[in-house]
Amino acid sequence: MNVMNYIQERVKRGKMHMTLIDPAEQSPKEAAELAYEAYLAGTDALMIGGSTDLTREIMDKTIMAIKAKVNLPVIIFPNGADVISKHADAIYFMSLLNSTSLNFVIRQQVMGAPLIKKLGLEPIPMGYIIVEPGMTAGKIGKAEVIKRNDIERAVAYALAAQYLGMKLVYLEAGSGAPEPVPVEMVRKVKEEIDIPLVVGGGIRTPEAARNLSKNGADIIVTGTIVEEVKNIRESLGKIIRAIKE
Ligand code: 1GP
Repeated sequence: MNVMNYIQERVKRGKMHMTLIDPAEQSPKEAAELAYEAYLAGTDALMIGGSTDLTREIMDKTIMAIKAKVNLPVIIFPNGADVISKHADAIYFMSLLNSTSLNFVIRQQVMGAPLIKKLGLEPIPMGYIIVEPGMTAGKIGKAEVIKRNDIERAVAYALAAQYLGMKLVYLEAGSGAPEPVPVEMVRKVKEEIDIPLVVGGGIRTPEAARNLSKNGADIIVTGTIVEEVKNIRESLGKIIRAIKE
């Protein structure tokens, strides 16, 4: 399966939802259960990754358990070159564009590229932009976070991503952020770019998800909600329906 084609086809026809699963948060078996519930709730793809405590072994085990249970594209959402797993369908080949550290802009990518080639993993080039508050991803990634009112800067970064040839732009408020990326920022960025826009971080309600997708987010990512709620199918289902209706 070519995952980028799948994404492009989907976003041509409507909105997408992706579920982020952090393998450091639960056992592989539990991760597979979460993935299955997210699949039943209507999610379109699974992103596997996190900011801390990840090894290739835990990535491999979690992805294998998920693939055995759920028939959805599995995309690695890497925090560095150490989490590349051959069991995934694709990997976001992402650069944290507003990091102050070359490590997250290009060095980890240089370290990982030969292995991605060797394993035959599909790389999906993505510009990753962290917006205030940025949470753990912002701190670990040494991001010069975009201020919530600095729409011009967000647009400039997103355009730079597109002009560098990236296929997706991801506006990230950080996992567990008290509020998602501002709607106005999403709207303006979407007006200026021609590639699909991914928005994640702090999206917990159907209203927030609907508002962001109506205003330009092509792909909504949620993570924390599958770890926190009791009835994933119901709670996540409401969010996904709000995006797609
Ligand atoms: C983090 O944007 C994702 O990279 C998901 O954030 O955990 O807040 O849903 P949440």
